[in-house]
Amino acid sequence: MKGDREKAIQLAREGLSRGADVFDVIENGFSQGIRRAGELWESGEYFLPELAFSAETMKAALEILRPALAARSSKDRSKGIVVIGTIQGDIHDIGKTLVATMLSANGYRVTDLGSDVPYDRFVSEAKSLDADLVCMSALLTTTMIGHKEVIQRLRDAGLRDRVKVLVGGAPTSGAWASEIGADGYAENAVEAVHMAEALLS
Ligand code: B1M
Repeated sequence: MKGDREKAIQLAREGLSRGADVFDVIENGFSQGIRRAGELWESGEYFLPELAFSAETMKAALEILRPALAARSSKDRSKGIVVIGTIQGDIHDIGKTLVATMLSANGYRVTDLGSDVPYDRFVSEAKSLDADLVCMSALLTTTMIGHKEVIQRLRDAGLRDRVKVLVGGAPTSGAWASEIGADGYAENAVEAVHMAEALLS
């Protein structure tokens, strides 16, 4: 929360060496801190650079934790082809990267397009990779509308019947997924794996 990178790295290492569940460390440890930093920013106690420090700190901790997250699941890469990214106009990538890591760790072949991904790039990558699942993240109420736009463009490209669409990110919900014609919504990275399994089985 305070952007203390060294301390965060030390805590991440300590969690691993004590044998803690790595997802628990992320969700109930680091994620709580970054969300609290967001609240402090919202209430005017933090300025944007402080929030950015906290985000960089969380990313540094995730670099330590990611190999353990990836190692805890199946090595079979045949469950399906996934294209994932954070929607155009939105640079929040921490949650999306967690979802990508968990899907990859659970046997999906994942292409992570990063953040601020143009609508048409989701479509062109889904097409060229012959994807089974397009995953879109959004953290802003102003960018989540882009999910709907991509679904329309998948339809226009004649791909909608061949590809499932999963959405997620703090402002989204199951109701949002239904409203825009997505196939599913997941609240966190573990649920995203369950949803992918349900949609592609
Ligand atoms: Co931003 N930001 N931010 N921010 N930021 C929020 C989202 C905000 C809620 C903060 C607040 O007001 N309390 C607010 C949005 C308000 C709104 O839209 N209603 C906000 C704002 C306003 C902004 C800016 C506009 C600020 C400004 O410039 N004035 C700006 C926008 C920039 C842009 O994108 N164009 C901005 C910038 C930033 C930073 C760069 C400083 C930094 C991002 C750094 C980065 O990601 N590289 C940042 C951060 C860190 C946050 C908060 C504090 C934390 C986000 C995060 O990483 N959480 C956030 C507050 C919050 O979310 N409470 C906030 C931890 C992460 C593990 O959780 O991302 O929720 P999360 O992901 C979860 C689930 O949501 C889910 O699984 C993940 C793991 O469990 N999930 C999926 C996510 N994607 C999924 C996809 C799926 C399934 C599940 O399937 C496809």
